[in-house]
Amino acid sequence: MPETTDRLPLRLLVAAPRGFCAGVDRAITIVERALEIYGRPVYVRHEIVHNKYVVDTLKEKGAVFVETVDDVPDGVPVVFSAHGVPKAVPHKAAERGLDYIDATCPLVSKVHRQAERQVDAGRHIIFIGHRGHPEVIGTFGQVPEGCMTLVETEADAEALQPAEPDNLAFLTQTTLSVDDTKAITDILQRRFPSIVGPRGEDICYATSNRQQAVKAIASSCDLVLVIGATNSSNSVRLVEVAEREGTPAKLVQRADDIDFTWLDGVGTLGLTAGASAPELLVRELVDKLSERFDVQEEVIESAKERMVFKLPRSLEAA
Ligand code: 0CN
Ligand code: SF4
Repeated sequence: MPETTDRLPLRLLVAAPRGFCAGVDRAITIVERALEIYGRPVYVRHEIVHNKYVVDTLKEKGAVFVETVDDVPDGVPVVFSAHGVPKAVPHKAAERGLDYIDATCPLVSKVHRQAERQVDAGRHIIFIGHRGHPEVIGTFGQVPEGCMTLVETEADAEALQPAEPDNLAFLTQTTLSVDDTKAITDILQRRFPSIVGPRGEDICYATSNRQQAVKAIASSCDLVLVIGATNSSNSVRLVEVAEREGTPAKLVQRADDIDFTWLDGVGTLGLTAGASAPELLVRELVDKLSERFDVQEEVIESAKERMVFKLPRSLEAA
């Protein structure tokens, strides 16, 4: 006899890749290793990655989160978050004699080095990113003031009036929308044909793969749920990508955020997670859905990821 159920069927398309990227994995491991080596407390400047569950779990293990190095007591080690910091931050930590460990994602550090290189070559940098995001603040802080101009939108790119239009470079934040960024770089290249830039842009592999993966499921879904935080740039972009495919999408931090009225009339639900959201929260959400629905889960994989980043040498040796 087939098993009977009074729960409504729900087809669940789970995007892959989703969730943790190599930079997030490395940043969290750095805090854990620092706690093992130094003992508690280890201070962390800014949320190590933009996820409350990750931050709360590390707090339980002895991490203390602050927004500036000024809030780190003397003699205590401090970790800088995955998003990167302005140069002034390690300088200040060194001045105070603090042990610091930099958990900046290597792909963000790569943009930092490019920024320095372009300024050394005498070019003015047009930086595509979101004002106020810690990665943008960190990248601006790699070069002297006035060497970089922020562009957030196509309209900004059209309105730019640089002093030396033939002496420009562009760089981007790593977690932007691939499509929006292409539209902006197209404008820059049309208006300033000699502008120097990375091949494509600096959007990281994880950001573009997750956008591609949600695109692959969105048009088959009645609703897409994205697990991620409201301050997580890459997660918010996933909601936008689904919406642009014409499918409503919601950002949720955890299973408890779900309002089941959202699922009225939904036959196929899409699910993905931003680069800072642990897989455990995906499983928690599927379990919650299974309380109400007869969930038929399918994973739709649009790329394979094998990226792993080395830990800083100081931690690897320890
Ligand atoms: O959510 P995150 O902590 O950061 P953003 O997407 O807001 O940049 O994910 C890790 C990404 C990095 C750096
Ligand atoms: Fe690095 Fe990209 Fe992950 Fe950010 S989202 S930590 S840039 S791999």
